[in-house]
Amino acid sequence: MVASAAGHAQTAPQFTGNPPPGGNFNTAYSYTFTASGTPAPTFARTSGTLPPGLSLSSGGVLSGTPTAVGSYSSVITTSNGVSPAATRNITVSIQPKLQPIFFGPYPQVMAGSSGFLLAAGGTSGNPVSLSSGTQSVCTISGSLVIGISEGTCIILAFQAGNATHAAGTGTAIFEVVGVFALTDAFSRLTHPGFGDCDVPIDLAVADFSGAATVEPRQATSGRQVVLRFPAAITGFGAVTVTDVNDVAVGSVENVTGGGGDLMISLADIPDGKRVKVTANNVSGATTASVYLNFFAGDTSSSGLVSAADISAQKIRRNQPLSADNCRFDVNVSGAIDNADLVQVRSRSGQQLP
Ligand SMILES: [Ca+2]
Repeated sequence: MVASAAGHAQTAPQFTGNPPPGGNFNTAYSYTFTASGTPAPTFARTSGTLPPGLSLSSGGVLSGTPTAVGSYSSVITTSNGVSPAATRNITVSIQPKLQPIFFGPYPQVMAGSSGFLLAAGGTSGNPVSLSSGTQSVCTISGSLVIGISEGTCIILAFQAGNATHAAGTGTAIFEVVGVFALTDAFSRLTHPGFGDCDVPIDLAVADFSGAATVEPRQATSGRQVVLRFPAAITGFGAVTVTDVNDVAVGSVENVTGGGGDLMISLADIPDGKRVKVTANNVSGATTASVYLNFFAGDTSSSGLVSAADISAQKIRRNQPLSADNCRFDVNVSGAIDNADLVQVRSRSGQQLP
């Protein structure tokens, strides 16, 4: 201790605190040297090499972004004009940059369906590859997870490293749930000025009984049957429309999958026909069938065009089309009007064959 002219006690510097930690390539680094002593000491590198990209301030802050991987040794001296100055030998090791892998939202995947799992890795530019750790539950093709069976799906992510980047890994764990079964079905026609009008098909009817849903609208074209599944459809096989004798009815013009909906366009379905619509091999796992009766004017779905149908038609005459009443536009003109009533009346007493 030395007494200054001003009378303040002066002490030589001494390092305090732990030595600096290691860092990572291209990753911000900051460490502050501390030392005791009066007056406040300053810091300098007096020999050796600091990691490229890092610099030391006189206040003791070693900071920057390392631009090279390696181990760098140097001598740091702290001084405040009071002898002796203190030195510390340091070695700062710069490791490759870490490449954590982040996943997007986990997909809702059911057995027989699929969904995308997005994964973003580090800055090496190397691709992130995904693989399944549970092949019996899920497989993966690129970023598309394919549900195989109900259970816990484990997806492993890997990104290779290089001279400046460490290899990255990640794990996504989620459930593949349920079975790929029909959740809804509709008989759909598009009405002018209104749009799609869907008559829900009763899925509980699994035979050609009269209890099946009746499609009461007359149409020579534009008929669709929509089969709805709980997750995106990955593919489908043949679609058939058959009668009670297993004979094909009309023709299947077109089948498209959009999300969970399989949209089946039908042509030349005769009136007064009970049919079974079957979609085979949906998403490689499911065959789904619905039963539907085409019988114009039978808006009550009773199998008979009765006085009740006529009065129900009268009540709705001139109502604007809505989801609730659009099936009463039996001639698909875009309006529920006298023409529809005339049509229903003309069929009074007819029974579904
Ligand atoms: Ca009409």
